[in-house]
Amino acid sequence: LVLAACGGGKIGESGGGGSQPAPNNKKLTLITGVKAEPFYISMRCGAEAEAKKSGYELNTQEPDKFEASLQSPIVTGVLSTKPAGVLIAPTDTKALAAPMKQLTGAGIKVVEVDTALEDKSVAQSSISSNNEQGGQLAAQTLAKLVGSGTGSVLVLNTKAGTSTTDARAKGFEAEIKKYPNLKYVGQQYTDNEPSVAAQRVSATLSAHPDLVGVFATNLNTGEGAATSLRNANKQGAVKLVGFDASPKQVDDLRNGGVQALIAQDPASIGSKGVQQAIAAIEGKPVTRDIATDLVALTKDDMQSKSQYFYKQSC
Ligand code: T6T
Repeated sequence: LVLAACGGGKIGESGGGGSQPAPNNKKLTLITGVKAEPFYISMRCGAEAEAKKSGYELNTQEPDKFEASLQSPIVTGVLSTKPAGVLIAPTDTKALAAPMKQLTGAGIKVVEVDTALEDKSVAQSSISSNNEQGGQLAAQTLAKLVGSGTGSVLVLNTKAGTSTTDARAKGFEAEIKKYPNLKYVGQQYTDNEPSVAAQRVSATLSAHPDLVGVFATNLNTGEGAATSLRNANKQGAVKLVGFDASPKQVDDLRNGGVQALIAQDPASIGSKGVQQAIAAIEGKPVTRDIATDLVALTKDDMQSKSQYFYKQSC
């Protein structure tokens, strides 16, 4: 199943008119959520290719951890380099608002890629998967894997205040209620650390020995959950549905460590982000919200969907 991309937003003018000359400043900066992670690497690859095609220069800056306190100073630092546009994946729905407003205050066009602020007035455009729908798809996929079995189901979230994973958990929670054979035992936060995710799964196995399913809302939570289930000899017995498709997650899908993955299209998020930033810079119409594809992968159909596997390098 592929959830088709659907631009949910309004088309609006920005920068006041359609026929301004192309500006001289062709510098763009991409600020990702965390360094050296296949989701953001794939996003950067898409963004770099699109920027090159359009004659723009794209520079990427990344915090060492997915953490607002590490990302905020990067945003402030970018301010002084005066790019024409910034693509950013804000790691917190609130904490990044002030630094991002400094960018717009300096006349820099801001586009959100993947995650977003609660305040929709800061960025001119936001590109992401429909994460709530992704959570819903995860619940349907998990319910199908469990079949007529009964038991408890857990959600592993990252950090409260992450727009994407909170939306995935919300979508999952609403949908899983439709399956009376499954008892939802709630979500647990993991600080986006695989080791914490692994601990949460083993603690839940002790507290709920009838655990039949886990939904891990992103790459790190999924990788940690797979390790924990393998160590507890529960691989395959407890169905694991992950989000994202890193090389390790794809290996886990192939070798039975995880039963399904909901893959995103980070390269398109990057390329569409660049398109919107350039439109804003050049005074062309900008689309406020753009949704990119999501697709469920299982061992049986993964090879035919290999274009959704994330990259380790461009
Ligand atoms: O799932 C992606 C991204 O969509 C999310 O916002 C944060 O985590 C990832 O980068 C995967 O680690």
